[in-house]
Amino acid sequence: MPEQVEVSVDEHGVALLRLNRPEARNALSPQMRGEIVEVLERLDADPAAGCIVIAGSDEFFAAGADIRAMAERPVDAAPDPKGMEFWTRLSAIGTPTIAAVSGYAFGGGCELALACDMIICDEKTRFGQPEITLGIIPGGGGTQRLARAVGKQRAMEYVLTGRRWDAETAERWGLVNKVARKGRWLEEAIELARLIAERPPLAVKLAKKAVLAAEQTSLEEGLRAERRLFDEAMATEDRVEGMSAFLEKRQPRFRGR
Ligand code: CO8
Repeated sequence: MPEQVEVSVDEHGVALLRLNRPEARNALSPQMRGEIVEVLERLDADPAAGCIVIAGSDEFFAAGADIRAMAERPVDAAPDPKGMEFWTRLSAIGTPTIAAVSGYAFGGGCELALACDMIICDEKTRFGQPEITLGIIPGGGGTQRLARAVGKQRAMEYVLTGRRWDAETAERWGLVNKVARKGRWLEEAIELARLIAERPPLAVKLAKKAVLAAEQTSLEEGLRAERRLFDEAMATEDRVEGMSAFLEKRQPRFRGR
C-alpha cells in the first residue's frame, strides 16, 4: 500500500492520485517517486481509468525533490544510475494525465506538472525552478520541457534566476490549460478528465501519442507518426461504433476495442 500518495478511481473513469506528504510540502522523496510511478503504471493498465489527475493540496502541489535526501549525497558520489528512471517511467504512461495545481509547484514539483499532458491551476499558484539557488540545475526535464513550452528566452531567465512566476503569467505563456477561479482547481481538473474519460480509450491513447510526437520529432516524421496512429484508430471497433452512432443519431457505447 502506498504511504505518500492516495489513489481513487471514480465511476466516470477518472483516477485521482493525490500527493500526500504534507510535513515536507510534498517533496518528492525517492519513496514518493517510486509510489507515484507504481500507482500510475497500475492505473495505466486499468481499463476503468480513462484519465488520471495528479493533485497536491490546496496550499501546495510539491516543493520539489527532497533536499534533505539530496544533501546527504557526497560530492564525489557516482551519478545515480536510477536518476532518470522516474521520469522515463512517467513518460511511458499512455493514459492522459492532468496536473491539478494549487499553491506552489517548485523544482521537481514544477517538472512533474510539466511532464503531465495538461495543467489546471488556480489563481494562487506559483511555479518555479529554484534549483540554481541550491547550486544545482533542474534534473527532471525542467530545462527541456520549460524551454519547449514557453520558449528559450523565458526558460533561460527563470532557470538562471530561480525566480517564481504566477498563474497569470503561466496562462499568458500557454503553460497551463486554465486558471480555475475561486478554489475550483481540482473540480475543473476532474471535469476535464471526465470529458476525456468518456471518449473511446484506444483513440484517446493514440491521440496522446500523436500529439506528443509533435514535441519529439520533425514535422515530417510527426505527420508520418500521426498517419500510422490514425490508421490504428481506424482499425478499432470503437471507430465503427462511433461512426455508426453518429449516423444513427444516438450516443456511442465505446468498449475499448
Ligand atoms: N525537500 C525537503 N524538505 C522540504 C522541501 C524540499 N524540497 N520543501 C520543504 N521542505 C520541508 C522543510 O524542510 C520543512 O521541514 P521541517 O518542518 O522539518 O523544518 C517543511 O517542509 C516545511 O517547510 P517550510 O517551513 O519551508 O514551509 P513554508 O510553507 O514556509 O515554505 C516553501 C514552503 C516555499 C516550499 C519552502 O519550503 C521552500 O522554498 N522549499 C524548497 C523549494 C525548493 O528549493 N525546491 C527545489 C528542490 S531541488 C529540486 O527539485 C531538484 C529537482 C531534480 C530532479 C527531480 C527529482 C524528483
